[in-house]
Order: sequence, then structure tokens, then C-alpha cells
Amino acid sequence: MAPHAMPEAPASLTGKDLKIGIVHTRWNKEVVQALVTGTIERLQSLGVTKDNIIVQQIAGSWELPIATKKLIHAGRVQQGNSQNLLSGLDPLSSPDAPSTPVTTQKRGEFDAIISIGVLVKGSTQHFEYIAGAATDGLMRVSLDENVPVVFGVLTCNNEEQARSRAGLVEGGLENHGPSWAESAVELANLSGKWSKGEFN
Ligand code: RBF
Repeated sequence: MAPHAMPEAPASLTGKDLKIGIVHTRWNKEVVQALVTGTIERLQSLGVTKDNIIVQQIAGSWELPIATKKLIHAGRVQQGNSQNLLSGLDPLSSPDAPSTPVTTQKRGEFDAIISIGVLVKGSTQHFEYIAGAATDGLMRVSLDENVPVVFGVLTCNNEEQARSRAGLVEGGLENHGPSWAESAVELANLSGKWSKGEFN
């Protein structure tokens, strides 16, 4: 096995019925876009439907922790709204009530969030500060909110290394996006079971 080969996901992995959020940065756009595409394609090949993959864009990695937290909360707001909507409807007494919008999107809480950004070491100390803050911040959000947050942040010495980790260099490394998708689906499924006290 190559030193940084990514571990293989369990063959039984399925993303059916999961709702996954992706929040990604605009900095280092080409690399980020390749990572986001790799992530989305793998989520879909695992059975997550297009409607259940919510993609949001922000400026830079510094903002990833707060954006991830806000996205988690947005899912909860949606859950509250759909509950209010349903409780206000009495199909027997209001036959003309507007029908629920046609969408196959799962309402409410995200099962996992994948936070994606690329930091390239430059001549300033920003790299260290932003990388440290994004790393600590994303871990904190995940634990505080009790939602799996996948760390999709690349910290690279240069542009070439970043491109390689996004699968953009011929003969280089694999795109990391698919492995982030697998981590999200795996932990989302396990979390769903554990929250019901089930292990199998
Ligand atoms: N954001 C990134 O996602 N990746 C970077 O490589 C990156 N480098 C930066 C370098 C400098 C000197 C500055 C000022 C910002 C950089 N940012 C980068 C943006 C940062 O994460 C954040 O969006 C801005 O600082 C605004 O809060």
C-alpha cells in the first residue's frame, strides 16, 4: 500500500435516504471545484439522491467552521418549519389546502456535512493561522452540534501539491473528494443506528 493510499470503504456502504450538506470555499477555485465534483459523484454512486445533496459556497477556509454550524442549524430550521406546516394542515377540513411542494428532498436535519477548502502555503503566516483555526473549529462544531462533519480541507505546500490531491495531475494522487463522501455516508449511517441504540 502506498504511504498515503486511502482506505477502502466497506462494500455495503449505502447513502440511500441520507441528506448531506457540502460547504466549500471559493479560494483556490479550480482545485476546490474538482474536489467538490469528486465528492458529489461518489455520494451519488453510493445512492444519495441529487435533491439530498445541498451545496453551499463561501469565501475562504477561515469561514468554514461558522458556515458549517449555520448550515447544520438551517437543516434544523427546515425541520421545524415542516413540522409546523404539517401540524397546521387538516386534510379533512381543508380539501383545498395547497399541496406540499413537489420535491424528493428529505426535510430537516443533515445526516452529515462535508466542509471543503484548500489552503496553499504562501509567504505570509496566514496559512498556519487559517489551517489551525479551520481544523479546531470544524472539530468543535462537529462535537458541539453532534453532527458528523467531514474534514475536507487540504493544507498544501504549493499549488502543484494541491492539484495533485484533487486528481488534477496526471500520475499524481487520487482526488480526495470520493473518500470524503465515503466517510460522510459511513458515519451518517452509524450515527443513525447509534442514536437508536442499535449496533447492526
Ligand atoms: N482561504 C482559503 O481557503 N485558502 C487559502 O489559501 C487562503 N489564503 C489566504 C491568504 C491570505 C493572505 C488571506 C488574507 C486570506 C486567505 N484566505 C484563504 C481567505 C481566508 O480564509 C478568509 O476567507 C479571509 O481572510 C476573510 O475572512
